[in-house]
Amino acid sequence: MKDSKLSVRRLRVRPVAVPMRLPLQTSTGAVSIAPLVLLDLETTAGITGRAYLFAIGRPHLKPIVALCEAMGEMIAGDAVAPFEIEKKLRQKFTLLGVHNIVLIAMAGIDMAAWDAYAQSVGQPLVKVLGGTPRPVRAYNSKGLGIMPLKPLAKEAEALVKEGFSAVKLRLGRPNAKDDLAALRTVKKAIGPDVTLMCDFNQGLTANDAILRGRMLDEEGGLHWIEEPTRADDFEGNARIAAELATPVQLGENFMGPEQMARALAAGACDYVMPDAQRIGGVTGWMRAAALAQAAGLEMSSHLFPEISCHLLAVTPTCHWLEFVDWAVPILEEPVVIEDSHVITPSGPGVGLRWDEKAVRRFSA
Ligand code: SMN
Ligand code: MG
Repeated sequence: MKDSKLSVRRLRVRPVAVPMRLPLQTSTGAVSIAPLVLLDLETTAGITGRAYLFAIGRPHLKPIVALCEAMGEMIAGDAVAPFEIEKKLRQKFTLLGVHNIVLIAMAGIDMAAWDAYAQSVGQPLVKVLGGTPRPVRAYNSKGLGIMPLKPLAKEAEALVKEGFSAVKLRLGRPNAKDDLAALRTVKKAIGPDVTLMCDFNQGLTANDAILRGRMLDEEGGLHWIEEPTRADDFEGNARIAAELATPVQLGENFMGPEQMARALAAGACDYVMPDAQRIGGVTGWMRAAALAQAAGLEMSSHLFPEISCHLLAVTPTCHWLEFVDWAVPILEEPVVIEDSHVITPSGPGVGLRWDEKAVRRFSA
């Protein structure tokens, strides 16, 4: 078999701090640079599998890098078989707890391993997963943070002009009436034909979310209300979802498919949008996609457009891809957008290649 000698030689781990063209202010924190951890899974066959992780904040780079390096040592010499690697790492970390940054580091290794495997068989990831490369509908999720109304309107117009039929507005200002003013400003700027999502980034209490949600229901025009309250308060979110007409969207903070299963059992949301690095990489995503299909819920992605297009193309209840350009400055070939769709690359693997000059420049 072509890939029979594909085993892990070493894992190279590099932190970078990539400048963002549009910094983002959410109701619960700001993101002004993209702190990324680049993973190069070097194999004995000479193929290198690649993935990146998003550390959210610069101070989180160090512990994530350290965890990835420790895991890289644990799997040196092992076959590039993502399922087996996941089983081994889960076992090694059981007593510490397979949560948060442990899970994130594992997801990075999983994504890099799937990339190496797909490259070894000369196929794009989507094909290895049983699908076929196709355009995936995307919304432009850059910008539209908590900001004054004038620049907000300008930004909304510009984001649509980049070639998108949908955008996402961050809400959660201290006063509800200011959220309403922001919503009206953006609706006016983008017109009735552009789909508009909103995201509270967990900023409200469940009771406030019901009050503010009723106001948004009455105003109309929102495709979903994302993370209205604490992401792990499934009962609170279930109360909100039951009260509101606008669908409630959750998922970027699902820590593995196991937590997503608990959210679905609690009726916490109407839609789901797992994040590749928190749901467990490709392996975790496929399990999550099965849960969404069984529950009959539409599934979108969170960040990571480069790998999410492959994953959504094999997701039975595929809904929307979240597009951001945060990794673009360090990529040789960023994903292509056509008519508000991300074109799933058809070359071998995921299609990630680092611009080494840029990686050196943004080294952190
Ligand atoms: C988000 C998440 C993480 C960093 C910035 C913004 C936001 C989203 O919740 O859904 O895009
Ligand atoms: Mg969000």
